[in-house]
Amino acid sequence: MPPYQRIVILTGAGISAESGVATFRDKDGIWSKYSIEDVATPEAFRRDPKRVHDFYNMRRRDHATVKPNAAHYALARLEAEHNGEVTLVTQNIDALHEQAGSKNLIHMHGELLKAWCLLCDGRFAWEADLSLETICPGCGRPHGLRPDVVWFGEMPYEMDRIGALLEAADLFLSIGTSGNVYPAAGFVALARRAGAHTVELNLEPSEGASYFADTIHGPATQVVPAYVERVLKT
Ligand code: BJW
Repeated sequence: MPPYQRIVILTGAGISAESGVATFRDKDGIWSKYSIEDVATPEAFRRDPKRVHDFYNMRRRDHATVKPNAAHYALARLEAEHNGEVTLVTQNIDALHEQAGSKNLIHMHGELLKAWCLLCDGRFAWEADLSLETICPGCGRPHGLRPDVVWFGEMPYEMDRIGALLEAADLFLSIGTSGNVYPAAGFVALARRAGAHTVELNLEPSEGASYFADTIHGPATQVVPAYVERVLKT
């Protein structure tokens, strides 16, 4: 393995699965119990904000009971110890990467522990339940707050910055994501075109497994620390 200088890592729900956070598309995943059209689109929030708030309130409460696992810690260690740039782009809205110590982190699908006020455009750290009646701490009005997450049909965050990072990457890792959701599912093609070595680390081959130069399959808590060890030895 050569000494990589600019590493970009994309993570998805699979990295948090062994912490007890549900994935989306696995057999007992979130989309087997809830419909996307009911809870994860801006139209759903306009039609039935209480249902959407209830869904994210439940996930926020569950989040208080989970902790980072060995895969989250290994990526934080890679960032701290690698002699080169390491950027983590996560699709996950949980806070487990930052709790493990990752600092150079982009939450492209937003954050469960933040609220966004549609009336004043303020964003606030948020751990309590949200409802239509919740008063915005920025503008003092009710009826404006929503979870600061990216729903289907909305533009993921920091896409320009992510595009530039992929253009410059020499190693792209994709960890624990099924490769079903765009634009994240297209990152491997962008990284390849830019000349990066591309590796998938996932429990099983993802939708896009054939786009990767290398694939390593197994539970994230095993394969990620082992891979990080190899990179740090270069
Ligand atoms: C393990 C493991 C273990 C298990 N160890 N591994 C047609 C074609 C192309 C694109 C589109 C299209 N129609 C619509 C689109 C766009 C759409 C899209 O991609 N749809 C697809 C379904 C086709 N995308 C969007 O709308 C996005 N925005 C966008 O494109 O903007 C551009 C635009 C906007 C406006 C106008 C014009 C253009 C936004 C996508 C937002 C996604 N939001 C969600 C929910 C919000 C946050 C939340 O509630 O949590 O984000 S959906 C959900 O899926 C969540 C995730 O971040 C995302 C990805 O899921 P992920 O992480 O891959 O999880 P799973 O469950 O799918 O996979 C887990 C994997 O882990 C599996 O492979 C397991 O095997 C593995 N695993 N245990 C290792 N222990």
